[in-house]
Amino acid sequence: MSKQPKTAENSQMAGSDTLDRSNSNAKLEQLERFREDATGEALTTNTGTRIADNQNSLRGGERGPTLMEDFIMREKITHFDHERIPERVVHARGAAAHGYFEVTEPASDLTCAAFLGEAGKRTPVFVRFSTVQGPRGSADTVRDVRGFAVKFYTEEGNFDLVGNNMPVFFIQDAIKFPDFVHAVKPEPHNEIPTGASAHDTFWDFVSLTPESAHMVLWTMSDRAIPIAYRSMQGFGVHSFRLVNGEGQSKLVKFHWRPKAGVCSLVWDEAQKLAGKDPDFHRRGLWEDIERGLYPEWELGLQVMDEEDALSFGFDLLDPTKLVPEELVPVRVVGRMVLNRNPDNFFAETEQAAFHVGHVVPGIDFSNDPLLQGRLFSYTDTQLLRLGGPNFNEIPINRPLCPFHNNQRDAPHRQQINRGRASYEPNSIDGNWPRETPPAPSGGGYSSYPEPLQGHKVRVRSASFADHFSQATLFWRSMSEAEQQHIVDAYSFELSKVERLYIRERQVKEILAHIDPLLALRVAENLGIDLDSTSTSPMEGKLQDSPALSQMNLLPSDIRGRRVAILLTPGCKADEVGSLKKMLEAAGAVAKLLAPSAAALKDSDGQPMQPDGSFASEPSITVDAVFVPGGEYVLKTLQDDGVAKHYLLEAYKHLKPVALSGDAAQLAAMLGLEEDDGMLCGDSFDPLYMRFETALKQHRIWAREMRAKSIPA
Ligand code: HDE
Repeated sequence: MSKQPKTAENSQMAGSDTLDRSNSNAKLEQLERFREDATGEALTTNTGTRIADNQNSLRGGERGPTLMEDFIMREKITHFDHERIPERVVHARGAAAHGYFEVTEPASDLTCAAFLGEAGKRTPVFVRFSTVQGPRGSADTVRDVRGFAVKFYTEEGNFDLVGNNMPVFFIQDAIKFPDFVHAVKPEPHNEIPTGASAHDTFWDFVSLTPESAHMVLWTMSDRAIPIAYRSMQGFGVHSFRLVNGEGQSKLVKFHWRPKAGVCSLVWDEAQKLAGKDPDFHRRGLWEDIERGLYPEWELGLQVMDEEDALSFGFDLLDPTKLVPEELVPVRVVGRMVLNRNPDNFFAETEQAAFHVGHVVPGIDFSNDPLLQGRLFSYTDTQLLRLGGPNFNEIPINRPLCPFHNNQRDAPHRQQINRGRASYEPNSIDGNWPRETPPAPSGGGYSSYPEPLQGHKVRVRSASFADHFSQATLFWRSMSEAEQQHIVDAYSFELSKVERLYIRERQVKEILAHIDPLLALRVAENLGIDLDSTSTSPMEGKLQDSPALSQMNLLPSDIRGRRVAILLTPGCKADEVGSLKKMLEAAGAVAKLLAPSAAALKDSDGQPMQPDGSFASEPSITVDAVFVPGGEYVLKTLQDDGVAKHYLLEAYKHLKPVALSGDAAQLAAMLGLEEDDGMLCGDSFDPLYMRFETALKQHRIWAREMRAKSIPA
């Protein structure tokens, strides 16, 4: 009987090394062999010669010149000189983690992709989050879109879902991407600003490009300043295609829904964090995983018939449009948990090469012209960044399933191919490796036989022409507080634009078509006279999509929330103890902070060691503040400017603040009016209950107007 290539099915039966739940550990171990552990090992050169002296170079005489002969020093410095690779042209700043994806509701009716086919099936993933504009060393908390790229190491090959934390994009056609990126990047003459879109070239481009109106509105919303990666939604953006075992196809949009809810920073906080803790998001992801507070998302699908591509009032191929969840609900198919930090940033996070074209049988593309262009770009960019076409052999990029073909050589080849014939057909090596018949019977990839016809033309489809009605929908779906933040963001950004005609164009040609009130409010802040507005026609269209407002996406618990507990000498030991215990039991993080990093004595006269000081862990790094009662609490804090600023700033940023016992007097002293989150009380238990309720709401929006007068 002639041999057949292994398929997922027959190789599992044969007990081969195809990845499934029972043998995924073995495959992971295979990947692990690339991980080095030098504990107990000798220091050597790259060729294995043990080194006796790593402190001094080889010299001609004690005070003489260094000798060329010093192969140890030369190798070390040469390697060092070549340590850098080009950073990503966009999405350069990022952080990543390992985890797994688990099917909760099989999607085998929609796709023959094996990793979505069986309840409980787990697939290893590597996920990288990023900002878009800034370089590798830029701050995490800038106003920007966030990348959300997931590599699934499936048994049928790698599938990369390379998405963002917003469901739409700035442009409709890939040919505009270099223009858009050149406009948003720092300006060419002085390379300013880093990590920000608040400058002339960005607003020049977008004010001349109405198709960007919807996405720019998203980037002016709170979505562009997420509080943590774990609190971001993720979107595949484009319509993709799923194909099932019968060859039937549907269009889908991919959604990641965070278990931690969707929460954001406030703008003042985001700006301050960029200076005080530029690694805020990276640190948060790392620390949560180290603490066992694993970030988690649900994977959902919006499924549409191809015949309906134009029936929603927009084109499903247009990446500047989302499909409102009120029209097509999201069907949840699985969950993703991130539970392991990388061992080495460069080897894993920096060398990870994502590509929208990394697909597996059962997943296919739509004709979205932005997606089509991306299919070219991602391999192309890795050729430069990772130095040649063997980048998929780098450990973080290698599939966990076997891979064989006749591609050979090129820089940094890892594989030692044994065969004598690197072509096909061949009779010398039995014609291996061989093609596999298409899925589902064989598992070979075959593209969906979509019928195509038409003339070769450079045109924008007329079905892509409406640039404003979904922007209007987004604006109308925002709460009052969210609308105010959008007005503030446009006003802030445009006030940084030096050329007044660009400001004016954005307000008159773009905002005025989204919503008259939005345009008027921004115009007023910029001193622009606005005589006419013409909102996009919304008759017959969805007027409001509650699923778009973050206010409707809050978590139901306080898992992962960070609470500062301000300690003072003589603070009530039992109160601090109960508070810490209760917060930690609910999955929150309790940070004990004191006027300095030194231990202080509590009410029992015992030393209490803080985790940090008020200055080293400022209020912008936590979600809420609790001041326990104590003999000297008032005296200590009222004389401590840093502590007073701590409370004022937390209050200004609309955070829950609880003042227990004597500490309550600070409220009146600092002008902090009691509300749903500004809490004072003598009795710990009820105070804690109110505090936890406020923490679930995350911010006290009703305080926003009042907080404007606080000078922090
Ligand atoms: Fe990307 N994009 N992109 N992009 N993109 C890159 O690939 C590109 C687009 C996204 O964590 C680059 O390896 C083009 C949309 C993420 O490593 C590059 C177009 C969406 C990441 C590239 C787009 C994305 C990238 C730069 C328009 C959301 C980071 C380095 C046609 C759906 C992945 C790299 C990571 C990275 C090209 C538009 C998401 C140059 C040409 C739309 C999350 O290949």
